[in-house]
Amino acid sequence: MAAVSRNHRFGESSAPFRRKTMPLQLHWIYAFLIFTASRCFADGDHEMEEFLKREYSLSKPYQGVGSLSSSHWELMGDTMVTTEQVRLTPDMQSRQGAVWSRISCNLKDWEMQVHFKIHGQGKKNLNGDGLAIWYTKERMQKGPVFGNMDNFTGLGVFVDTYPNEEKQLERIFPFVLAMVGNGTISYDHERDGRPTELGGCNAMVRNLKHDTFLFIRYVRRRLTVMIDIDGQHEWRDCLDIPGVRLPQGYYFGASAITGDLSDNHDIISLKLYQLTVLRSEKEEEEEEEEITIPSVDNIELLRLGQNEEGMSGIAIFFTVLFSMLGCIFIIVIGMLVYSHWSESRRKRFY
Ligand SMILES: *[C@@H]1O[C@H](CO)[C@@H](O)[C@H](O)[C@H]1NC(C)=O
Ligand SMILES: *[C@@H]1O[C@H](CO)[C@@H](O)[C@H](O)[C@H]1NC(C)=O
Ligand SMILES: [Ca+2]
Repeated sequence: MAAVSRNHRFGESSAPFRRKTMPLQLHWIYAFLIFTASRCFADGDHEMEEFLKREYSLSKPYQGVGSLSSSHWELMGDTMVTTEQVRLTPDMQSRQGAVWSRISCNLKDWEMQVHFKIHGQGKKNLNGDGLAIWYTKERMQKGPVFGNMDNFTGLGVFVDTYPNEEKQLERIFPFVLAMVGNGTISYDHERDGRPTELGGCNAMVRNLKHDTFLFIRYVRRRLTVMIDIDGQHEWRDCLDIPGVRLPQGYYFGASAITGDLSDNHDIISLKLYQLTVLRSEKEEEEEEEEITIPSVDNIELLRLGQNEEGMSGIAIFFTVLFSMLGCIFIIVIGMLVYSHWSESRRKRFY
């Protein structure tokens, strides 16, 4: 990962930027991606600088939020602002709320640090439903996806606190999950978004005394989500996906919903950093074409790795290996057939 100057991180924290490693299974997929993709995704030598962008950030004392139309943020539904937090929903049934940026974001590379708090009276798995952080084309829409509309266009990162799907293989809730929508993809609430997920991780974030953070970074079309929930000022990898194509000019937002079960869903702050990234000329060229519809490269491959949880990393590796061998085999056969054909054609002409 790149070296980042973190002068602006939460003020008090000067803890080093430590990360835990990602699961083995993903390594195989990345090995494959790096092997096949024309450019290397590793960005080890790149330096990045970050600048807090106040116009896209929301922090105490939330001056004018919810009362002044000149505020950069707009509230929706049951959201209430106090001196301590922006409460998207109270710990009561059937509420939904959101806060949306009024100005679209034209930054190419950015990172959003979300300081949030989820707490309530409910015992484990008797609470719900969670909150979401958005970077979407649409804003200020009510709906079933954590309080936002379905078939959204853009990025959603969900902190899902209630397992709707009964058969939860190896999955512990609360679960953090990312999804990219293109306007026609629906979020499957009954299956906790599994069919459309890009990846995720479990995150025990409820009723904690210490602060909890979510970190979403989008650099050179690479989406990284990390969490800091153990009170140790240590970021833990949640997901890291290259080839995520998000258009510029979308809106940041946060939303939450409760149903039969509830929780307080609080946003303490949203801090948006502009990242200045040096690109090589080749990278500049590659990224020149404008993105109009959000999409993710090699999405089938990601699905292959994630949805078939019975499939081990080794199995994926061999699947990939054999498909590559299969391709080579077909190419060789093709070349043989072609040379045979041109040979016999030449014979016909002379
Ligand atoms: C959106 O994504 C789905 C699934 O990947 C795809 O079938 C559909 O064509 C896409 N729609 C657009 C408008 O790109
Ligand atoms: C979302 O898209 C799906 C599939 O394209 C469609 O069946 C559904 O009606 C859409 N939902 C909304 C709310 O537009
Ligand atoms: Ca759920």
